Amino acid sequence: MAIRPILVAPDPVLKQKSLPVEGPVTDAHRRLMDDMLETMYDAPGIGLAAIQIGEPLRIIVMDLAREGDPPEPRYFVNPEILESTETTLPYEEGCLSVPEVFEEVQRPDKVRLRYLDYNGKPVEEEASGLYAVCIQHEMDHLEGVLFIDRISRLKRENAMRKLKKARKEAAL
Ligand code: GNR
Ligand code: NI
Repeated sequence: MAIRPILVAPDPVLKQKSLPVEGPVTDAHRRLMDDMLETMYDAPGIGLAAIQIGEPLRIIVMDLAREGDPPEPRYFVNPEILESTETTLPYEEGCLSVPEVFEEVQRPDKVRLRYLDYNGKPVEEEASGLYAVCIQHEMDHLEGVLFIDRISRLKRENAMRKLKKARKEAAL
């Protein structure tokens, strides 16, 4: 297992669309998922898409367990949203690729999803609450979309200014 560097906006790689895993889920995919989980725990974050470590594959890891509770790693290969509610809820989101920016985003409050798990087994389930927020945030990454693309232009421009300033200071 290895902790890998997390890409930060405006890195153009984060705008790439990720490709489906073709064929079975292999040990190489599981090694990538292991690295992603370790990278996510180290950050720390509650979810991570493969593109955030530069791998343009439709793979996501997540752990929504509270601090102090036993870990609950979740793995998603080729996730698809089958159905979303019309009703939306706001949630203050952050992103490891958009450090120090937190803004409210409106998303459907419940989604039905299908994916392959760590062992390549197909799963279908419903997500609500933080699970629904996080899976939709992560699936946006697979399309090259960041949560700041879903906020007002003024807020996004402020966020980008903050990111560029932080990057400039880090480079000094
Ligand atoms: O760690 C994360 N926290 C978070 C909080 C609210 C909504 C979404 C997230 S996902 C984020 C990790 C991340 O950037 N995943 O892509
Ligand atoms: Ni993110």
